[in-house]
Amino acid sequence: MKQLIPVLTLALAALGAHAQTTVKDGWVRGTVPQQKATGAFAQITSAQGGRLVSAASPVAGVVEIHEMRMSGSTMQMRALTDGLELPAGKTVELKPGGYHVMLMDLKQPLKAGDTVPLTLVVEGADKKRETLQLQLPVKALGGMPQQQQQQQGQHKGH
Ligand SMILES: [Cu+2]
Repeated sequence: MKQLIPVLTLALAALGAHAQTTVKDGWVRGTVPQQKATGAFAQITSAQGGRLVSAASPVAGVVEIHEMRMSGSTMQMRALTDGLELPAGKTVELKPGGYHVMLMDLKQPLKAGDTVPLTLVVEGADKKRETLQLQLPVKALGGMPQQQQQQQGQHKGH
């Protein structure tokens, strides 16, 4: 029985390391064939405050943190090269038309019902980096009509 103790200690340490930042309601927008980019969205809360500094996913060659906003009458998207600020205890929402994690150079189409692994790196106010490993469901939203028809057959409680 004694041999179990180090394993348990490690597991608790891992939980502790992940407690600073929580992510919920994450999802990825589904794509149509030939589409090379899409967005990932979630609600991120950093207990002590920090900055989302990078993201990565095996489904995409390039992953960036983006902001979308109106500039005059046009919607503009830009990469947040310094990362996305996460004020302490405040939920920051990544959503269509706002902040998002941009998945580019996609290696395959993403269908509703797929799961996309996404790694987020958050740098705390103390400069410590926290890595969050997420598994996000793919949702087909705002797709083409034929895509929506396909989706009805496999619609799962969203
Ligand atoms: Cu973008």
